[in-house]
Amino acid sequence: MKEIPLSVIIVLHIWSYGVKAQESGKGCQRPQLDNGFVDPEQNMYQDGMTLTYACDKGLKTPMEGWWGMITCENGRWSDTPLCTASRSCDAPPQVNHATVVQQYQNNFIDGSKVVYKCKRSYIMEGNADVVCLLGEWTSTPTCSHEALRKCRDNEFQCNNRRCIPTIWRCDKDDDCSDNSDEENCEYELPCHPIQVMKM
Ligand SMILES: [Ca+2]
Repeated sequence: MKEIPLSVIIVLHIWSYGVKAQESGKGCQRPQLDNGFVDPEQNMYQDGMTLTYACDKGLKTPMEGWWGMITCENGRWSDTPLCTASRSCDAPPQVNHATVVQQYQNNFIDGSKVVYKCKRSYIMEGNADVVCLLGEWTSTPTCSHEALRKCRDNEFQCNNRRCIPTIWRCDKDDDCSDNSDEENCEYELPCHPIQVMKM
């Protein structure tokens, strides 16, 4: 019986080692990551190994926290590590004489909505709903005291601060409830009376 050459034994040995390695799954190469760093820093990672990564300042992983985690699953990473501009918002801006209906939070995810409410005796101008869009809150409303509220361009301000449509002024009807809309009027002779519909 001829002896098996040593080189064949070595080849067989390497082959059986390779089969064993394949059974436990393929390892993963260091993933491509721009603007961030991985931990631990290696060229190859064993199957089942979890890699932690973090992003450079001002950037964020797609996960909730500041650290991202991916796992080597038989030669493939469970996710692509990514560092992008932060899309979440800080606490919504403060508005004078207003409160935010939602509970206070430090961080709001993209698309979050908060609702502002003016304090008593204050009137809101603008939209009560404010939304976090790509890291920025949409414009906030303002709350002004009802006594200081400015009337719109097409409105008349009564002495009692009420606002009425300008066309109701000098129509011989007390719309302000203090008759200020009928003061200093030069009434024309009623040749062609104009009827104004009031809602
Ligand atoms: Ca009037």
